[in-house]
Amino acid sequence: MVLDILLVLIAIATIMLSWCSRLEAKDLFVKPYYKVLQDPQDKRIHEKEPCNRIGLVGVPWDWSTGGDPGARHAPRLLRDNIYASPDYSPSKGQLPCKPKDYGDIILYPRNWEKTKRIIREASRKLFEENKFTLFLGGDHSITGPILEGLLEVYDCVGLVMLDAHFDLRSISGGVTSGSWLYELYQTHRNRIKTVIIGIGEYSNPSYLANRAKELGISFYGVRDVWTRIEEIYRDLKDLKETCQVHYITLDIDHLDSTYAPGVNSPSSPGLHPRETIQILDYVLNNMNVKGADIVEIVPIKDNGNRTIRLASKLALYMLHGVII
Ligand SMILES: [Mn+2]
Repeated sequence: MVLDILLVLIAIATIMLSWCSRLEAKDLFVKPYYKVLQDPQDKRIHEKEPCNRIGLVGVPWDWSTGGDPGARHAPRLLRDNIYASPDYSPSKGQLPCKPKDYGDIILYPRNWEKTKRIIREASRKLFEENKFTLFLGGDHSITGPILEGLLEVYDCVGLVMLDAHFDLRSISGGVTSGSWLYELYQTHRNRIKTVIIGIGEYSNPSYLANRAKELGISFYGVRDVWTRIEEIYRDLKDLKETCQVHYITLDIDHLDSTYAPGVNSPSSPGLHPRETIQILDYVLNNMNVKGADIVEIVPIKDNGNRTIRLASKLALYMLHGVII
């Protein structure tokens, strides 16, 4: 009898002890943006407070891509990399906050007319609410309706475009993300001024260069970045004086395919990331940048996430540039 009671007491004590030493959920689970390293002082971007009037939105559209589609998957991967990054830059210091994430714009696959309208209206709302919005594409066709939304809020936009291509094509059929700028100039020619930097060697038909000249678009090839950078800065200064508001479109194919293999249309020789950052420094320090996009990344072609990693750092760099 005494032994029975003792056994019951031991059992109860064992249960209570195991109850007291059980692990709480916080000891068992970590939210996504996986942090393997258990360093409580290592705050990642997703753990920071949202910034005031700095927005971020995904535009997972790639149905305009004639070559290699897949850019619809880039916003998710860019977010993963942006949010999992630590917050310190040796040149800019600590990133004080994270952008307000609006999620993705609701798109209508294969229905470009409806999608274009939604992107334009979402863009207008974002530019009304924020002093800067970052758009994660998607193929390059999304920049057309984004700029139309921006032009509903501001009278004139100075466009800084880093791209290996002119995106001024006229096509007789099929789909392309290489005609949006020409379409935009059909309706808004007097309210937009553009400088294109990074045009590739033997990457475009010559009629597009003539068309750019006719439209008053300045453009610079990869070699021009090496040899005529002062002229590029002079042109950007003109752009600054012509329009009060500026926008950066980063077609990741302007980077050399060594650094950015995961794009619809890889380019080599292209710019070195150092050159891109130098140009971004000038634009972010001297111009009134209201928005930017990162487009044309195709994750399935991205060997070892190189392109996504580089592009997410460029995204953070631009965000940091407009927050300070
Ligand atoms: Mn492009």
